[in-house]
Amino acid sequence: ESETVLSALEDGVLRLTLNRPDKLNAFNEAMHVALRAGFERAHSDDHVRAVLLTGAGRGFSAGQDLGDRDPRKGGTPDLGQTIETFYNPLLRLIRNLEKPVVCAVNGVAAGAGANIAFACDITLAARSARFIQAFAKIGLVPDSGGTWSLSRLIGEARAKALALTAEPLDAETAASWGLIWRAIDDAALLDEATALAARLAAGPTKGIGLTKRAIQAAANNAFDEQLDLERDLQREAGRSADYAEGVAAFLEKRKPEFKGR
Ligand code: T3D
Repeated sequence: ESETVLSALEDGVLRLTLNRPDKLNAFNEAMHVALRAGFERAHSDDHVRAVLLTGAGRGFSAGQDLGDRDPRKGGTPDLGQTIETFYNPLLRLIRNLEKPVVCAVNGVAAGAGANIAFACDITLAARSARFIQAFAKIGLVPDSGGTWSLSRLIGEARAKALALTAEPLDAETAASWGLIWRAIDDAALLDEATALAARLAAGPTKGIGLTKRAIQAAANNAFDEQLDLERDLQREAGRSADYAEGVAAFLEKRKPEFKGR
């Protein structure tokens, strides 16, 4: 099989393209390993200042490759083990990466494919894309953080209806509900997502990373704890070279040149 994830670094943006188009980019082990390697690179490589995640072909991702779960081949797989080994580490990498992750949902996103898109920081979707909590159709529970992100992003009523019925949700509705950032005309999606990721990559990476951390932490913090966290993170951001550059550029009435430090 050819490369399951295509990886390219340009203008500080690491573009990761899920690449099993014949299977609507369903996840097999090779694709998991490759995608994880991409996000690990994003963590460790200073040249990477934003990630853009998308899919090749007409789908974004159809979730787990069910061909690898054929019960007729015998045995009962331990899905707790596959979640622990493959999906959960990926979701933690995306959330813990202190750099922005833009997701361009180019087509159908089902099962884990949908929930991975919802875990990214800014998710755009082609107008023709649909999101499906496909788990209910095969007797599973939403994973990849879906029960967490759906409840938080759109509330329990909508989360339950989507998860229990597996009804497809179109991109426009997903955007109007606040599940994603924007629905974009199909032909413009990749250009818009690339421009957004490049803009973020040219930004003050340290401050952006700390902002991501603060907003995510708010889910678990009381107001007073969050104020303390903002104080601590602002102290850290205030020591960055990009902050000094941002203020200097403002005072000199010029465009800032952020270095990501
Ligand atoms: O197992 C664990 O480790 C636990 C973790 C679970 C995480 C999960 O994601 S569970 C949920 C798994 N995903 C699904 O149940 C979705 C299955 N797919 C679909 O329901 C439909 O394919 C879609 C609604 C996504 C798209 O429908 P449509 O009509 O646009 O396309 P299609 O014709 O169904 O699919 C095109 C091809 O992709 C087709 O192959 P073929 O017939 O051309 O050779 C189809 O079999 C293949 N494909 C689509 N999804 C999967 C898949 N092959 C394997 N696994 C898939 N998930």
